[in-house]
Amino acid sequence: MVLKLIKRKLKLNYRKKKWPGLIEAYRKYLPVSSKTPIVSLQEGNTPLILSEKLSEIIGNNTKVFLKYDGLNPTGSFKDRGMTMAISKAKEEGCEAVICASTGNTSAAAAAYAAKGGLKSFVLIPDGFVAQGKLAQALMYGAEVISIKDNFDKALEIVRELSEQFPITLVNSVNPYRIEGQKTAAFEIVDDLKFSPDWLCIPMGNAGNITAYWKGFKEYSQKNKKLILPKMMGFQSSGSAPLVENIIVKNPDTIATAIRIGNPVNREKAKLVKKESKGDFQSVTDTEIISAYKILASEGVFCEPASAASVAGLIKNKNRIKKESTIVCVLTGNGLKDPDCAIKNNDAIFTKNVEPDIKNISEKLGF
Ligand code: AN7
Repeated sequence: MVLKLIKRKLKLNYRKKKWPGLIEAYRKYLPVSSKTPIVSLQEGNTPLILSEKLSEIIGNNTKVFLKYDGLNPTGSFKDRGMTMAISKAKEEGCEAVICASTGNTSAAAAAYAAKGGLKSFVLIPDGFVAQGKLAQALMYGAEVISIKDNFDKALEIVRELSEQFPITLVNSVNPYRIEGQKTAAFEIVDDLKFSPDWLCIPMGNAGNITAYWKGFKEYSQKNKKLILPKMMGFQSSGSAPLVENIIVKNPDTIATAIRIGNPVNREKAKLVKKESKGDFQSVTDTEIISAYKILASEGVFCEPASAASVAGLIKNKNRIKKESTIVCVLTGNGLKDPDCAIKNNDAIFTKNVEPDIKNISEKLGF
């Protein structure tokens, strides 16, 4: 009886603790004041899921966790940066924002601009933005222009436009984006009560790896016992400017989110690698798809770019010390890119079947 009451009370408490969004939750670590109009869709507080399957693949009593940031309001980690960028843009009296995007930034910018009552403009590479992301930008009311070139060119153009006209740039050159995104590192430490030995993360413009590192470092100021993780950044081999230390003129990968040849945060990323004694490596599209399927086989559906973190982890299996704790960041939701999922799965899918019980039960092998 007493136990039942306690259980009921606990349950009620779960519901009572409403997550206020990441700016409210981590206000003291963020450059906001009582004057900042907070534009939030209650982003953040995403699950840290233990992957039994990946822990088993890596072996040696290693625990592999997935930071599933695809469960943010628009389905990617970009919401963390955008709640900050849009709130600050609004505070500064700006009325319109602009970004170049491989898809997720545009979805988040459009959604938060809509929530904050701002206009949004989006430049995307024609034909290389996944359907879900394009659908979002259009539905949230962005004005979308697709250009006959790649992301890098689009970014060059929006940077110039934002200098010439009264529009705020919300790509990750905007420092508020990094501020918002660093909260994912806070959440990981809050959940684990320590920081992981490795953080595996996909890299495009390298804003997110920069943000995570900033987050871990800031938390370590508060908690001196915190040992910082090695930052392991992964790119697709067809689009690996940070691994090869070059500009890739024609980046090419199935992971369109990270189809970026000239990352804007290159120097910051190099510093992260050095300070954290981490590493940057490339993974092939085949390895990305294989990781994508392993994740889905355990009920976690992420987009191909996100699976690069897991592909990278698997590639480094033999370097991992026993009893390590590893976090792989799953940056975006699998539903963002349904075409990729439909083309790359091992499911049995029989089409145009007559609706006949006998026929269907035979097909199912009964
Ligand atoms: C799912 O949306 O650059 O290294 O324009 O969508 O911080 O650039 C997306 C990047 C990883 C890479 N995973 O992050 C854009 C864009 C997903 C992404 C990245 C992106 P950064």
